[in-house]
Amino acid sequence: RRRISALANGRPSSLEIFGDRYPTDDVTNITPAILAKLPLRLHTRPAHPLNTLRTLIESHFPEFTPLSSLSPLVTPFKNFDELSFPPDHPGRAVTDSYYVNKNLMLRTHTSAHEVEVFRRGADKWLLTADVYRRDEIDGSHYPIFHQMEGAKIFTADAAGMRAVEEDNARLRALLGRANIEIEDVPHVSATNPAQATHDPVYAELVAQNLKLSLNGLMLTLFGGAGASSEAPLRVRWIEAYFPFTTPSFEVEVFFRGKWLEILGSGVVRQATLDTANVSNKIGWAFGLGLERIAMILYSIPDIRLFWSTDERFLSQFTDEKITTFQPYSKYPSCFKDVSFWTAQDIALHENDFCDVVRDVAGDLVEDVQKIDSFVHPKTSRTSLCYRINYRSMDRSLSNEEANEIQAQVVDRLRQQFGVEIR
Ligand code: FA5
Ligand code: MG
Repeated sequence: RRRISALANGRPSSLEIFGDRYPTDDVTNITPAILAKLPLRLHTRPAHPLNTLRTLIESHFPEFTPLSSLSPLVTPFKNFDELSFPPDHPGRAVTDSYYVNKNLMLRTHTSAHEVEVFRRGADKWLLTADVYRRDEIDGSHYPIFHQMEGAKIFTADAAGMRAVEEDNARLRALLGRANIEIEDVPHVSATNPAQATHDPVYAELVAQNLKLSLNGLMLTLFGGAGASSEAPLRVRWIEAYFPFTTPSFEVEVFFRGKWLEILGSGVVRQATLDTANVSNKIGWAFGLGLERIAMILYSIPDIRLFWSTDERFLSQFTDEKITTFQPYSKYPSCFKDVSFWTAQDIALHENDFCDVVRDVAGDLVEDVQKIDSFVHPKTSRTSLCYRINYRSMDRSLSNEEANEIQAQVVDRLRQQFGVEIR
């Protein structure tokens, strides 16, 4: 099946990004809606919740070098290959990631900068940035979100490991007095192994340092707001898999009755450190989602709100303080369905559909759901029906306006993907 990208029809021959022009090709799929948001950098806006959260985490790790101004444009080599992603990893697909062209993409995670930051010689650092992923549309998914990467590396010798042990003792003493309950997993196990090139004792100590460091951070972030005086903060460690770390872990926090995934982490693969010319080091890294944490701590109900320019949103926040968001009135929803036959020769991924809707409707789209899908038994054509929920966060949207947007969505689906409306 031939696959055309979201911009294939009427795609410009080049894209201008941060004042430079880049040629497009048949994998180009960055939409104007995404391009418009590249310069916004919410994590550096005064009083914005994402900025406050960034500075709060930076103050928790005062000895770490903070970085927050790296360009989102990276090569696929840097985003994937340098981090040991296999050639067939699904994250590379044009349906999942945004490409300027074959050789340039928008970073999908802050880990994309690990090699360059380690290469600069930083051994304790925090890097905050906007990251980009093609995804579904609902209250907790947005094609741009913000991650913070943290890392700490030590000299891989006896002296370095004494430094780790001292640091572990210091961190353990801090946690010893805290009201926190930790569900742990082994630092290293058969299913979550240490690296062949690592002394297993070193790997254990480093993994322990990672866990102690992040348990302390969870306490700073959630210890006050979530846990009552008797109930301890509950943190749970889970075995995970990332191509660029082993052993690897995810951290979940029990908050208002639910377990929430906060971050991914692990012992950095030696290949990453070798590429960065710091082969004599061993260490850990983590990557956390700022929106996830901010939505919990500020009680922000919809991820689109972070992008709001409405004073009723922005005026509620001040620097250095986490406060509870007071929702202003919720305006009515406007549901519109679209049913169509897909073209025989043009694949239409759900993420393509969502990008068309986002591009036309901007933040007026709240939710998209596939409500029907079937293959005609005789013609083998596929029929799809999507229900789009249009709702403004700032004002009442008229039915005429929603119809107008819906008509544009339908037009774009016809033109770009050759669908036949039913
Ligand atoms: C990563 O992105 C890894 N780079 C994390 C990492 C770094 C692992 C260093 C090991 C060492 P993941 O895709 O799970 O992993 O995302 C990490 C965090 O980002 C998640 O735990 C979550 O908090 C946040 N996140 C992921 N996807 C979304 C999304 N669509 N919307 C909002 N937040 C998200
Ligand atoms: Mg994950």
